[in-house]
Amino acid sequence: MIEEFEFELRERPTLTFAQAEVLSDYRLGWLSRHVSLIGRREVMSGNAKFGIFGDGKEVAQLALARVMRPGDTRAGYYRDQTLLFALGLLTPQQFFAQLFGHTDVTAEPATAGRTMNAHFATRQLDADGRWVSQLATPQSSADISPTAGQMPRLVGLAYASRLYRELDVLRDLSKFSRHGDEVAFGTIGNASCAEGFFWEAINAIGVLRAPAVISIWDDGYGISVPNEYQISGGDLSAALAGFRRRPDTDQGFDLYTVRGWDYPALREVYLRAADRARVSHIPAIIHVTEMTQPQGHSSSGSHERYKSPERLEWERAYDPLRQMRAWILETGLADPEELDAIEAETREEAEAARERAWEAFLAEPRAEARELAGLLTAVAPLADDPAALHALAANLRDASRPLRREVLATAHTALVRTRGSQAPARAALAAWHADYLARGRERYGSHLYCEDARAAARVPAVPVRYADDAPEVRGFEILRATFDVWLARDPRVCIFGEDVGALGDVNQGTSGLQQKYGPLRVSDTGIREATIIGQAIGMAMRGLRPIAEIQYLDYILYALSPLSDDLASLHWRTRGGQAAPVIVRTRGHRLEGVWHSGSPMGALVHLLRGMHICAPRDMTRAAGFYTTLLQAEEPALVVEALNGYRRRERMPANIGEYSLPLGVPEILRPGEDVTVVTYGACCAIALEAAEALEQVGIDVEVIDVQTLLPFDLHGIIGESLKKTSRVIFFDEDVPGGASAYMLQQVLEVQGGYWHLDAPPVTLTAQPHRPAYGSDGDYFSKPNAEDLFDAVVSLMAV
Ligand SMILES: Cc1ncc(C[n+]2csc(CCOP(=O)(O)OP(=O)(O)O)c2C)c(N)n1
Repeated sequence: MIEEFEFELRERPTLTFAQAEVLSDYRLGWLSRHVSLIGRREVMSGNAKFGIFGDGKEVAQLALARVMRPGDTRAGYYRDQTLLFALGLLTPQQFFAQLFGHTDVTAEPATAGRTMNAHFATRQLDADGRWVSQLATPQSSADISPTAGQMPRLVGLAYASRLYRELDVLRDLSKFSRHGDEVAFGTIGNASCAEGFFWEAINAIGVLRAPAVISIWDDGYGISVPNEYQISGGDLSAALAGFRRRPDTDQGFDLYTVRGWDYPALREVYLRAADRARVSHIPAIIHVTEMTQPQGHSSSGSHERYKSPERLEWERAYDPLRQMRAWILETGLADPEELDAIEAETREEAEAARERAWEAFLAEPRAEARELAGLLTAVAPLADDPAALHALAANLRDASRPLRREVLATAHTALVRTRGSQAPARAALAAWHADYLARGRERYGSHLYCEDARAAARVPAVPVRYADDAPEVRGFEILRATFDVWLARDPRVCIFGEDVGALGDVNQGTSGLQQKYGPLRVSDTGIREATIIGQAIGMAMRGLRPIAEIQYLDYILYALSPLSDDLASLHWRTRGGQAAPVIVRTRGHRLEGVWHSGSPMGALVHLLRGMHICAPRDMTRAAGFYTTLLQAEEPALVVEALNGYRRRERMPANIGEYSLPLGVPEILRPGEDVTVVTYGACCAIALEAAEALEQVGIDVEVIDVQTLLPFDLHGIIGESLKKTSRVIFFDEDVPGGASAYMLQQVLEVQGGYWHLDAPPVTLTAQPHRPAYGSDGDYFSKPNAEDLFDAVVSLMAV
C-alpha cells in the first residue's frame, strides 16, 4: 500500500524519483504517528494494558529504512515501529494486534501475544522449524525489554557478515548471506547507553571489524532522567570520540552526529554509513540528537511531570514531522493542501487498521464464550440454582470483550456447582474445560524447547566404542579430538572465547585447532563474557553453529542477562519464529577457591529454562554431549568438570560419532540400600564414599543425572527409589540450590515420595563461597566423609 503510493507519485511527470520518495516517507511518518496517537488512546480507554510508541523518532527511521536491504538485520528496541513499517516487516494492524495482546501468530507474527507491544521480530523459521531464506527481506532479531539488551546480540549479527565474506567454506550457506554483504543495524536510546552492555558491544564490534551501523535515538532523557545523569559530560558524541577510526588502524568506527528532524541530512548520513559498512565492513555510530517524545515515555505516566515548559515547547517546535513538513514546503515539493490530505488520510488508515485488529482480536474469544454459554444452558438443570447458571450463560453471550481467563473461571464455577452429577451434559462441559485449559497453556507456553526435528531429544544415541588397545589419554585430548572432527565436518562450527585461539584454551581443549582451521574458526576474544554470548547468539541467528566458551563457570554471571533474557527465551518469545542454536562451553565445580570452583547450578537451572544444561562427569561424556548438541538446533550449556582435563580416560574409537542422549541418567554403581543422586565432579566422590560404605555393609546406588535440563525423562531415579526407599541428593551448589531442584523433580514430578521409608536428604556445599586455603575446599564443599556420614545417619532412621 505504501509502496503503491510511492509508485503512483512516480507516475507524475513533474516529480523525480527522489521527490516521490520524500512524499512517500512523509506519508509513512504520519501513518506511524497516527498509530502512536491511537495506540495511546487505546491504552487510556482500557482496551490495551500498556503502550510504548515511536512518536518523535519517525524521520530518522525513514532515512534508515531507505538503506536497509534484504538480508540486513536489525537489533533494536521498542521505538522502531516506523522503521518496521517502512521496511514492510510490520503492518499497522499487526502493531495493534500486539498492543492488544493477540495470541494468534498470523495476526501477531512477532511474538503471538507473548511480549509487550513494540517488540519486533521477523519469522525466520517455518512452521516445521526450518530456516526460511533470510535474503528475501530485511530481518529483525527479536526485541527484549532490558535496556541495551539488544547490543550483545548485535555483535554476532554483524560479525557473521565478516565470516561469510572471509570464509570460503561458508559459500554454500545461501539462505543467510551474499558473501557477507549484509549490515546489522542496531538501535538504542540515549539513556540505555549508560549500560555496560553498550560499551562492551561497541568495543567488541570495533575490535571485530564487524559491519554494524548503530543508531542512538537521543531525546535527552531516560524516562525522567536527563543525559547529565546518564553520560559523563552529558554528550554521547563526545564520549564516543575515542572509538573513531584512525588512519593508523583498521579498527574503530565512522562517527556521525545528526539531528533527528533534519530529513535531508539524515538521508545523506545513512547512505554513507550503510555503504561503507556494506562495502568495506567499516562500522558506524550515528548519534541522532534533538529527538522528541511527543506523548512521553510510555502510557504509564506523563512527561509534563519532569520536562520544563520550555523543553515541551521546544519539542513541539522541533517535532520531526513538523520540521519535515516545513522543509517539504520550503523546497516546493508539495503544497500545504497535499500534505494536509496525507495527514488526514493516514489517520483514517490507522483507525481502520486499529478497528480490524480489534475485531480480529475479539472474534475468537467471543465465539468461545458463546460456545460455553450453550454448555452452561445444558448443565443448568443439574445445579441447585439453575438460574445462576443461566445468568452466567447470558453474561457470556452478551460479553463484548471476554477474556479467556474469565471464560475459564465461569466454566470452573459451573463445574463446581454441578459437581456430583454424572450427566452427559456435565461430562461434555468438563471435557470442554480441560481442552480449553490445554489450548490456553499451549497458547502461552509452547515452544520453550524445539518441538520438531531440531530437538536434541530426537538425536539418536550412539554408544561409545573402544578398541581393545584403546590408549589412556588426558581428558582434554578427547575434547580436542571431538572439536577437530566437528570443525572438519561442519563449516558452520566456530569456537571462540578467551584464550581459545592461539593458546588452545586454558586447558588445551582446542590446542592446535586454530593452526589447523584458522583464526576465524577458532578465535580468541577479549575478556567480555556478555558479548561472547551475544556474539554467539547473533552468529547462530544467522545460520552458524557457534561454540562460545566462558572460561570459568564463575564468570558466567557476567553473561547471565544475554543467556537468560535473550537466548533462553528466544524460541519461546517468538513462538518458534526464531532460534539461536548456541552451545556454551564452560568449566566449573571444584578446583581452587572462590571464583575458580563455583557450582551455581541451581541459579542456572532457574534462569535458563529454554536451554539444555549438561553437567558431564568426565570428558568422554562432555564430548558425547557436544556431538549430540551439534546435531540438534537448540541452545545448551555444557559445564565440564575442572578437575577432569588431566585425568586419564580411554580414547573412544568413534570420536565425533558417539552421542549421549539428554535427560538419561546413568547408574554408575547399583546398590540396594540408598540412592545417591549427583552429577559432575561429585560423581567421583560419591563412588569413593560408596566404596567405603560397602566396607561397613551399606550398599549404595550412585546415579549420575548427567543433564539437569532436561531431567531424567524416563524416571530412572524414581525406579531406583522403589528399590532403595532412601535418597540423598548430593552436589556442590549451595543448600537449596540444584539439590533442591533434583529433589522436587524426583519426589514431586516422578512421585518418588511414595517410595520413601525415610526423609529425603540433600547434601550440599556450605552457603558461603568456596574458600581458597589448603583445606578451604574440604570445609566448603561436601566430601566423601560427609557423604559417608550422611548415608550412615539415613540408614539409622
Ligand atoms: C535493564 C533495564 N533497566 C530499566 C528498565 C526500565 N526502562 C525502560 S525504558 C527506560 C528508559 C530508556 O531510555 P532511553 O534509552 O533513552 O530510550 P527511550 O525510551 O527514551 O527511547 C527504562 C529505565 C529496563 N527496561 N531495563
